[in-house]
Amino acid sequence: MQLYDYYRSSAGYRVQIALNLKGLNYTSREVHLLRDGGEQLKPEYRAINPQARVPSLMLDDGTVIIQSPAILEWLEETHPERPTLADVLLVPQVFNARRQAVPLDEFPKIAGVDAACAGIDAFARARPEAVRPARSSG
Ligand SMILES: N[C@@H](CCC(=O)N[C@@H](CS)C(=O)NCC(=O)O)C(=O)O
Repeated sequence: MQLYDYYRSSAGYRVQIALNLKGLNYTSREVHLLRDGGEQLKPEYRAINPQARVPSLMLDDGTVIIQSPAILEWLEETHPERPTLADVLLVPQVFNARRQAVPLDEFPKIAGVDAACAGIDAFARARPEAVRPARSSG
């Protein structure tokens, strides 16, 4: 996979976060938005992304996905086993729901995501019982 991106692009930044969370290897291809009047406007890059924007994700078969929300959606659909930003937001809410004794029986998908995340070191190390200072109360 190749990510066409510029380091100051916030749209590219969110895609990089997702690629990292998914643990995927990719090659970065810089498209300098300022150099030479903007490399995104060159015919070579327009052939990849006719909208002349970054980011663009090129898959190994040459398929190109443009628009960061579409890239995030594709990553979620093709690599659902790895956590996403949605999971980062969800897990603490599930923790709160359990603490308040809110029944989750009607939400097996949510409970499943929470259980899967519990086995991931990044989540386990952040759990309140793991980070709570020894003498802290309340
Ligand atoms: N909605 C697009 C926005 C892409 C976008 O506007 N990218 C900016 C950088 S953050 C860009 O390529 N700008 C180049 C230009 O305006 O010429 C996405 O989320 O991918």
